[in-house]
Amino acid sequence: MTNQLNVYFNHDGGVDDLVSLFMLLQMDNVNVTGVSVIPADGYLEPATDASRKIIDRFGTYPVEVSKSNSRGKNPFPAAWRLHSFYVDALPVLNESGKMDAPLSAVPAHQHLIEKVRNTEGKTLLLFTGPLTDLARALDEAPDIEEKIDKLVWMGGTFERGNVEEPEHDGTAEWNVFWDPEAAYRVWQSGIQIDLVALESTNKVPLTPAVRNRWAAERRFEGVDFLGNCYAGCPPLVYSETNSTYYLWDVLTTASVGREDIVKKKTVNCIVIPDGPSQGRTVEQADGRPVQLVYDTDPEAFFTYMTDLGKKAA
Ligand code: AGV
Ligand code: CA
Repeated sequence: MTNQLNVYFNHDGGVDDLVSLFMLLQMDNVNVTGVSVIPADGYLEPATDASRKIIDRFGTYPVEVSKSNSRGKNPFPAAWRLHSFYVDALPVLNESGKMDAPLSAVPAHQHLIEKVRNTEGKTLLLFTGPLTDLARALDEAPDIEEKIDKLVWMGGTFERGNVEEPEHDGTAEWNVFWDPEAAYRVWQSGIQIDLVALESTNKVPLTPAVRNRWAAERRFEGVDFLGNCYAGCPPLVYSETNSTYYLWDVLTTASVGREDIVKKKTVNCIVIPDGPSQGRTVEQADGRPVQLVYDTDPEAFFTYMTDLGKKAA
């Protein structure tokens, strides 16, 4: 097919990570060259199995999945990570009783290297968890840099962070905080970075209204799948709490398929690798440039998302 973007997807098994995989597989303008799973905001086994089952049930071409053997510095709360078991157990993913999507014999960072090298032309990297596997891939195979179109990453913020942990000052976003050194490493590379930060994802909370929209169209199997996935997550009703769910990764993924639903601007910034602000992204004149995704049109986004859900058969 012509005009297709080659996309390699590394995610960390949260509900919105797995929904992102589902969406990516519905995009006509995207060719998924590989998927890898890092056990950050999810557990490795259920997140990997759920990925393979989503490819089997909702994909239209074969995609190989790889498990990461990376480990982070600051673990995610178990209550959040348990969501990966819930998605993996959804009946729609288990109807066939088998898993066909191939599992790679190599760990995620090597899988990424292999897929980028073996794909004709450039590959866009989509990361919706920490950057550990990319940092390791760049250390092991610096040659891949020139074959990377850009990195689109859900991570960072220049406003209030979402980490509420002892010994931290709350200025970081979780995907940076899990492995601040990995982000620091990727910042030293020459790869173009689109940073889908909390500035834009704060505009797409999970709300009862969004849920009702999916419920009303649950006759479409893909839309029913979206509603079921998010049934395990607390919505925003009165005011934000530490467990309020946003469509962080899904907005990030949508921005790959439809660039027009987000607004970007160049920001020069650094990543703080250690100490009480570890994982914080800070604007600094001599920092490296990133394309900060700072705004979105929520209505256009939710419509795009639901339309992709309707396409899935
Ligand atoms: O910081 C957002 C990242 C996204 O990649 N993750 C969830 C998304 O997959 C961590 C996270 C922050 N707050 C959370 C998170 C919450 N309340 N529940 C689950 N995960
Ligand atoms: Ca994630």
